[in-house]
Amino acid sequence: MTVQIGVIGCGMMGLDHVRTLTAAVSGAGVAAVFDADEERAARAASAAGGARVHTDPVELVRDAGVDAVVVASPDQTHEEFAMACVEAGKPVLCEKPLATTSEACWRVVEAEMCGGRRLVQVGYMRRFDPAYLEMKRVFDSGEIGDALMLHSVHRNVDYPPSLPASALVTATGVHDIDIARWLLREEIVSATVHTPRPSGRVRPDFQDPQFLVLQTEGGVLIDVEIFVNAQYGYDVRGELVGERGSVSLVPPAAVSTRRAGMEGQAVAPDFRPRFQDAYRAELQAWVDACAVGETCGASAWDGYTSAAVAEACLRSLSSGRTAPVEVKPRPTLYTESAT
Ligand code: ISE
Repeated sequence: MTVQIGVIGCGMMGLDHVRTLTAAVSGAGVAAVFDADEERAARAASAAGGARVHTDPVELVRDAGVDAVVVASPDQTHEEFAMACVEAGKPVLCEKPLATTSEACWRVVEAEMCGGRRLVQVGYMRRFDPAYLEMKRVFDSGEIGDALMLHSVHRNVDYPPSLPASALVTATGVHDIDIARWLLREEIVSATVHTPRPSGRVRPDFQDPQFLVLQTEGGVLIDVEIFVNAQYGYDVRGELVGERGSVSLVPPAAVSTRRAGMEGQAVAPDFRPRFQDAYRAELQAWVDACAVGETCGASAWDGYTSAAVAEACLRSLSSGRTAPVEVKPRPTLYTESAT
């Protein structure tokens, strides 16, 4: 069976998903696309080898020839389109964040509960990255003992000036929040945000870098450096420290070059090449799950919880104090978080 997919939002990430679905995912076809910018929609339709172009995103969701939907439109539209998919009973892979506030994420959770089944997967692609999967395998095997600390570094070359200052946490740091919950299988209960001297490249209201210290229910400390104007490359690092050892991500590189008295590996320019394998695996797993009526990856509950932790970070950033994470009890629909 070929799962016919509709893609809403054909900017950088949406177009990348169209290309990956078309060229590197089996059992999938891109049947329809939508973008507010018609030229971008036309480019994506041709990258898919000739998909239908919709001028209304909700029509795309209702299109009888669309089995499942990828939402890669701007963050503030995610809730509306994820809800439209849930209401239409169609599986949706929604880019992170699921919505811009935890309250809005909760509305998606409620819509799913109302329908009695899970249809939403949130695009936390790190869960499919071979290096993070290996880190989880080592930790789960017990080799390094119980977790004590998790160190995370998340650097971007630069940041779209259109994004609000809060996006540092709500759109970027949420990856580190989600991967910490997934790796440790523990909920985060509090957040403290420290603010180093800001980079001279950013506007005055924009605190970059930020240093988050998160604590889990079991007492594990997680530190996350977010620095989105690091200039030199896209750099994600992680080390999980256990009682008997530690496991670290090794920066992916095919070769190391020596010249002019130096040795080095290239650093990816952005998240697409760095997480290329993860995006492909995420899409393949989602398509495979859609084909048999199942879900995998991060759920709407995970989307809600990471948004709630991000909000605690924002409260700490403005108060200068530790902020508790406020979450509702986990509904039974989500007692088993997939993948
Ligand atoms: C960006 O907002 C993303 O969406 C990417 O997934 C992430 O890897 C990147 O660091 C973020 O800034």
